[in-house]
Amino acid sequence: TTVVRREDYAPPAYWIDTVELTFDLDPAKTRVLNRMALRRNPAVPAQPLRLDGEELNLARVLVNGAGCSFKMDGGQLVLDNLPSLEEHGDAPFTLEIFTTCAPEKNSQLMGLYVSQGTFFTQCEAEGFRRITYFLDRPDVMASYTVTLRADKQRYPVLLSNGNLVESGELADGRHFAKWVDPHRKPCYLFALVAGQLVAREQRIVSRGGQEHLLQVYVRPGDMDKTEHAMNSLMASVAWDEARFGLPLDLERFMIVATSDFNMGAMENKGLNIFNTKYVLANSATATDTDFANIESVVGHEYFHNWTGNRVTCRDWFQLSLKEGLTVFRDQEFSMDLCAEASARAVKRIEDVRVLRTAQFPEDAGPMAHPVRPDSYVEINNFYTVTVYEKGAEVVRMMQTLVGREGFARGMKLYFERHDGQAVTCDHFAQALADANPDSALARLLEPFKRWYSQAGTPRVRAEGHYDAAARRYTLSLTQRCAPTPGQALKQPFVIPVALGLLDAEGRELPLAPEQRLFVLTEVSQSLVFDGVDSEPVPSLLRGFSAPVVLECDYSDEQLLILLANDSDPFNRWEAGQRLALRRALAAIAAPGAVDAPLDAAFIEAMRAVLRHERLDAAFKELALTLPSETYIAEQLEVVDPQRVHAVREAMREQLATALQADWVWAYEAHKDNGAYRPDPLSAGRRALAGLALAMLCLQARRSGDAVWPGKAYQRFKDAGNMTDRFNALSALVVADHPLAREALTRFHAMFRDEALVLDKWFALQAGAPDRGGNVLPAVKQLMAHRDFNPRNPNRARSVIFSYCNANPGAFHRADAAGYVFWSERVIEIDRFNPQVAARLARALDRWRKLAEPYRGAAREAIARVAAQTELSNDVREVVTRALS
Ligand code: HT7
Ligand code: ZN
Repeated sequence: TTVVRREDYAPPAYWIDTVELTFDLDPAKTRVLNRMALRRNPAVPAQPLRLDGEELNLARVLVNGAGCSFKMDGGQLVLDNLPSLEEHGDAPFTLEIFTTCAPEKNSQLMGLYVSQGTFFTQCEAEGFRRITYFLDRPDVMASYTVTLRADKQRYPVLLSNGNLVESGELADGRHFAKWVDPHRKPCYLFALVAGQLVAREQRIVSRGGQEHLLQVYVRPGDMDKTEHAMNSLMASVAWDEARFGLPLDLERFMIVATSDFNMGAMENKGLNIFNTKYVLANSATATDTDFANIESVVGHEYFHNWTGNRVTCRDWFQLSLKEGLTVFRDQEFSMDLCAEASARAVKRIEDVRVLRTAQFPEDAGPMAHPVRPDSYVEINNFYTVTVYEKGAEVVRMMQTLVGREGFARGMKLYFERHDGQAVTCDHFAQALADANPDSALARLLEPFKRWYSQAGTPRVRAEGHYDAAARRYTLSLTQRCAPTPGQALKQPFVIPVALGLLDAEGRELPLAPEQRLFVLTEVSQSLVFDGVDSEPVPSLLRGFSAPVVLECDYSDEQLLILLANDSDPFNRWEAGQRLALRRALAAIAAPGAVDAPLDAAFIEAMRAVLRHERLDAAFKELALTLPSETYIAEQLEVVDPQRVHAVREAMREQLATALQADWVWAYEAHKDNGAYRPDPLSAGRRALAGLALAMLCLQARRSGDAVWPGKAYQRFKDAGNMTDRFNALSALVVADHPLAREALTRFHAMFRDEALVLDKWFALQAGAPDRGGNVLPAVKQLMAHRDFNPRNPNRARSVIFSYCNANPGAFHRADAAGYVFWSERVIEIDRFNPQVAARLARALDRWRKLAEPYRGAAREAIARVAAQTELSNDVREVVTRALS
């Protein structure tokens, strides 16, 4: 295996100016003619041209129209007697390469592949080399002309990047389409699609008066599920113009949906390709979460058009340059679409929850890496929550340090300087600092950039001291960060701490604007507040102003004050989570069987939140949801997953029982919402009604009462939308009620032809709470179901990932059967789709934290995978790091 290092970056030895690609599309054997105009890069010593290629059959190579000699070296095509290698020979030259490939055999879904009879491509990060020999690196940008030829009946729609300039008939029932992309681009943004598709179309006029055609292409039966994606796309175009002055730079912008896709979506220039999961929705088939995800993924890919495509990455170590920034942009987009401030806060809480349950564990585990990694074996393994979500937090902190207007100024300067270029994270940070010379970011730029270079989650310890005589409150903040693989010592991070102080009645103390944001730059610093009449309660890290763990020895009373009064909704939610976590940790540590972990004070506080007159439903649902098992486990040195599961379940049951009357009220008060609209307010009401119903069914399980399961079943049958229907089904399944079987059978029959709904059906069962070890046998049965297909990533994820990655109580079995199952699946999937297998392989990242017998068994399972001789680089890198 070869390790690629950031410090080894060297500019390319050749530039490719133009590319003319001609495809004769055939599932079994597609012929590709690649005609390029190249020139030597004079800034680099003369050397042979080495082109990347993978799984290609090479037919012919011509230089300036004549045959030439070449060598193959480790998959690369090497040309070492080019005219430009002769003395003074740096004139441009043409290179023509004829290859063939077999799209129908491409099970990795990288390069050119066939999904349900339609051709698709996926080129990021290094898939273009599976289409033709090329300089497959993002800093080589070229102008593309693409001609597609195919059988007209089977492939009536032929799409590629840019503008359609010509189309027509060919002999033998074939036809062609010729596309010219007016923008230079790296090859990872190339795309083609060919098949039987229909499009929802929308013409729009941008602020500058330009006309554009927006299209959402889907299979013919899916047209009735495209309205929301189109609305999201129109909103994205409008938002990027309004907030950042960034217009759509194409006459035509296309989205195409495919049901076989390794990730969520791909931002190919003018031709975004999407997993169907992030396009198709109507009220009968998609939940509120699906609607929200579609909005943010459509936004995300569209925003890449500037942050990623117009300005791209110099090399793949800079991935967060486009991904962190674009996640930040899609988060802001979703927040700006919220009509109410409370809905913005809910979105922020949801985003932080993802960060803390997925990225914090990554940052503490064997795959920990900086936002800008220093090395990789397989770049596909670095499309991570660290690069994406932590990267977005880094951008958010920059916005906090320069202000919202300052950030917009910085973006403007970034595009003025770098439009059309392939650059690094340093260029971005520099533009933001230069546009805001008097800001804290400009003053602290070098230490701030440690967020890019140092892995690990900093811990900030806060200690308050009140001096009544002096009416002075002193807050001392101390930071530390544990070692991560390859980084033993960390230098201090620059940590913006947004804060406020509350008095004992929960009233906000007046603070000057500069007191409301403290920037921690040293290991230890103190803040002093004068004229404070009584000991305040500090509200720290408001809005989660930095991706750190905040340690503060709050008393329960202080947390209850914050939960009841904090003007910062994030910290209000956080106070409730801290109270719950404290109780979970105490019950886990207590000897003996798990017994009623919750006390009256906590239950009353939760009741007060649930019954609150002004808090909105979405916030209540978040506040009444206990920290996840994964999040709880992260707080422990040694994890007994069964104990964590038992404690959390006991807490849930206690909340279900103690608040029974309140849940009844919550359900009745929120269950009717009129005609379905996926707006945050009504989605929040549905979420709270769903939680209430789940709690009522859980309580019924204990009491033997049949009323609520009956009501849930009725609601399941009568529901007017998928959110309510699925919540009712889930309430029955989670409570393991006998009616769940009937409901599942009915649900399958209703949606047998809706692949995305069947994914939910599979996922719900594979993610159900374990009762005496019943989930693993159920998962094995699901894998034998006629609708199961491990080669379809969505389906594999819905069964295997839902069990291994999202159901710790069922997966971590004392008999190790869950781990054996995991190792078998990783090995099996790796044979046809290494990327999906490597993601599954991450399920045991945190094995070292496990108590025995889990730890030893998990290690053995990982070692069993590592012992395979025929493993992909993807999986090999993950298991090697896990064991090191
Ligand atoms: N930029 C896109 C990355 C992506 C991808 C990477 C590896 C393999 C398959 C892939 N599909 C999409 C996704 C995004 O961040 O927008
Ligand atoms: Zn992205």
